[in-house]
Amino acid sequence: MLTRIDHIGIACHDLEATVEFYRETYGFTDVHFEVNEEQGVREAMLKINTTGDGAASYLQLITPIRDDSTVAKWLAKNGEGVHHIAFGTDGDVQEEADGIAGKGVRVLYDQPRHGSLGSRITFLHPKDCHGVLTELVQKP
Ligand code: CMX
Ligand code: CO
Repeated sequence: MLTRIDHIGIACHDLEATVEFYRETYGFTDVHFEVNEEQGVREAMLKINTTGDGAASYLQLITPIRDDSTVAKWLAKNGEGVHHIAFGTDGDVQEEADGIAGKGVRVLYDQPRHGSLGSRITFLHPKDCHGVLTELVQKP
């Protein structure tokens, strides 16, 4: 079952400056930096709520590390802004994705891939989700 909004993905040009904006403006100070080579991004996960059940929600600030990354292409076309939303599952993310695929929504990966903070992730095609690139996340 999908039980929460895990994160909102925001594409930006300058990761440090964008982290600083969120720190200065809203006081979000709990930040974790990570590089995801496979996804072609460097990212900052800003923790927004700290519920003790491990199901905190985040802003995921992402910037491309390669010209051929999907986020570089997206930034060139759209400029900075909200890139995707991610729902968290309380179960197995592949089972969740299989159930959604059965409803006619394209799942982008055959197998879950490596996501932030040790999570397993997959994506749904934005054209099958009313224009929203949608990620599914299973926390470790
Ligand atoms: N949100 C909404 N629509 C999007 C989109 C997005 N983020 N990215 C692309 N689209 C739309 C485009 O606007 C385009 O629509 P039109 O044909 O109407 O113009 C269409 O989808 C095709 O877009 P494209 O620019 O040709 O891009 P691609 O098909 O090459 O790639 C996608 C799109 C979704 C398959 C690719 O971005 C992808 O594989 N995404 C999943 C991985 C990812 O986003 N990783 C970064 C985040 C990592 C993380 O969260 O950890
Ligand atoms: Co994400």
